[in-house]
Amino acid sequence: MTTQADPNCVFCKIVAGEIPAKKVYEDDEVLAFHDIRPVAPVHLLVIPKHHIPSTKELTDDDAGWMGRLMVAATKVALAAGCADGWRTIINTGRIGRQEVMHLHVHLLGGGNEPLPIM
Ligand code: DGP
Repeated sequence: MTTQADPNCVFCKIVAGEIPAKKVYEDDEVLAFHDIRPVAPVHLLVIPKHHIPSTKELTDDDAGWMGRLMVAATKVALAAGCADGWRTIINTGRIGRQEVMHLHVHLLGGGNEPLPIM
């Protein structure tokens, strides 16, 4: 688990309050906020507060907080009104189209039709 905030990481800066974000959920370990480029009626990002670049760095030691991150994502999705379902997407690395190198879960939902595959 990487714990040091990365001074060049945009999501670490959001955690530190150095750049603004529309926050929807926060606890000791997790922050959730609106994606700046939404691709669905509800598009939220759920992130660990500590810096870890991607799922590629996960080890057995990370199972606890990573599980809690996913549980928090469910709470966030339900609180956002996505009772009929949502998509959770985690991009990893260049091939996985990951742009921001701070592990994050995309939560996509809202509307009345099933979401497109993206
Ligand atoms: P990914 O490709 O999985 O790394 O997606 C990164 C997402 O992060 C992308 O949908 C846009 C979003 N994003 C990038 N910079 C910012 C920012 O400064 N604020 C917010 N709220 N979202 C951001």
